[in-house]
Amino acid sequence: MVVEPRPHRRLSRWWAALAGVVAAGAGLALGELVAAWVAPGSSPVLAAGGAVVDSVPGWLKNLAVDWFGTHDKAVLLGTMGVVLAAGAALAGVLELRRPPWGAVLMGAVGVVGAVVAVGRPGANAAWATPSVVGIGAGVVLLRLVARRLRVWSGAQVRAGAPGADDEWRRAAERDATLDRRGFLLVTGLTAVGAVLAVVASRAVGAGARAVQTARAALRLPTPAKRAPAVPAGADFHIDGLASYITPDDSFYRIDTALRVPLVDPDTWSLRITGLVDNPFTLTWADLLALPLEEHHLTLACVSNFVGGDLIGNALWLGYPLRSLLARAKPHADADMVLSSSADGFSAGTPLEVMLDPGRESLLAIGMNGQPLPYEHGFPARLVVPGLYGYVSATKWVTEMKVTKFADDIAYWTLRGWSERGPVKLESRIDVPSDGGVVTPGSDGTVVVAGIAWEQHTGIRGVEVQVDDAPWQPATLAETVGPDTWRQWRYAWDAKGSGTGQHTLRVRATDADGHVQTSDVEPPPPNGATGWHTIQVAVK
Ligand SMILES: Nc1nc2c(c(=O)[nH]1)N[C@H]1C(S)=C(S)[C@@H](COP(=O)(O)O)O[C@H]1N2
Ligand SMILES: [Mo]
Repeated sequence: MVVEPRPHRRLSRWWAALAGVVAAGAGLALGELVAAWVAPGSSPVLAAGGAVVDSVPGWLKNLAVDWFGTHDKAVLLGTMGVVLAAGAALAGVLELRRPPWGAVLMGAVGVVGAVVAVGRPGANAAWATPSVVGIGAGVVLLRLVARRLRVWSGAQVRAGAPGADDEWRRAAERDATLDRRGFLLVTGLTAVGAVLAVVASRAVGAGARAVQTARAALRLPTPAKRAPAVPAGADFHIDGLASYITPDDSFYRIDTALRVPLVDPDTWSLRITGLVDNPFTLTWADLLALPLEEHHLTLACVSNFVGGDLIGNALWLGYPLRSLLARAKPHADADMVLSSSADGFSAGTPLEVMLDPGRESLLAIGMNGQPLPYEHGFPARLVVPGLYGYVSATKWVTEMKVTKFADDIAYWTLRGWSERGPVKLESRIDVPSDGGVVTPGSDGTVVVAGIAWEQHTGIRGVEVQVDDAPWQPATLAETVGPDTWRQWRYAWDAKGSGTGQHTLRVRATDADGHVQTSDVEPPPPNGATGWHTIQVAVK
């Protein structure tokens, strides 16, 4: 019987942990490569991350948005990376000390990954392949490097064994050097393989390239009905104040997709189904051939805090949803449209809102004169004036099912948010910034400015309050109509208020005469309320 000497414990433990991380990394990288063929969503990391996103409770989602804003996805992926690395390091040490338990642990994670991937929206059995192939390779590599490591540390122990004569020790030291090289070589090659696999998986994304080519080649059709021109007076052009039109690249992005879905317009279609006399499927060519209309509309997220920036205003180009639905002929007892996306998100919108002849709800393909950016739903999404995004603005939309609120439940409603999500009357101070220091101008004033909104109702007035002085009317900018936010400005007599700390508050009045409530509500379950209040020091 050959007795393997006890490995040199401390040193080899770290090497084993490293070997575990490298082997797992290579496995995951290979998984990415295979996923590039199978389907982007089948990547073990994305599938697992997506499952986490879909299973977090509403309060946690909100906390994540609160803490990390639109970086919540990066934080999630980073956390997953740390957890995976720790698990892989553990598997490495286990495999060194108690083979084959490290390999078993890694294999078990792979099985979980495969099961999760197959359960993702739009998945089929093939979605298990990246996890199986990737983690399978990870397990083989782990066994390989762990064996090398055992040999190396065995030789090391022999070299340091008491009572050995010099020649024996020198031989053992030579062995140790060779075995260390063997271990480092295998581990290094594995790491290089992992990097190559990642690079290749990016290059192989030929499907992604096809989509990019399609978007680059797309010329938006000339609108059959143009939006009214934006009046010059709609934007005060004040530094720090949100511009009337939000450029695409600074438009907030909120969705559950860890990787932006890349949908090829040539294979895209929108199915109108459910409680309709005439279900039909609209192809990309069909959509481009329809008379499209332009409309300015402000989109807001229900998760926005008072004073937050999850809101933007854009010019949308699309086909009216009411016309699309009219063609499908909805049944009289239907009251909801459940729209769903290529990546498994869904929103439930009141049917009467989408059918409302006075409301420009669109199946949009253009944003500010360009095809929709990928992050904002290319090739097609919904936008509905007056509703928060979570109940209306489905990006990468592929189906509209006419149904009843009693029979169907949408993504966020299932997670505790309200079934209906009309936007609430709100306003925000953009300048000066909260906690800032201001110097009054030569006339003694400081410009205070911001935005106010209640889409589809519109804003009639905005007032500002300094400390406990009476509310003062602000000057409103012009607007194209009630479906967008409105800028406001107020010349604050900061000199008159005096040096030191001051509190500024804002409240809006909508076109119906309702004054914005001071009741403070958090975003869940249907949108925050309260007056945006800031502190400013006058110098
Ligand atoms: N497919 C998909 N569409 C979606 C979402 C999503 O998670 N997935 N989020 C919705 C929410 S909550 C909001 S606020 C808007 C945000 O749209 P934007 O990212 O273009 O600003 O998209 C809506 N449409
Ligand atoms: Mo949202």
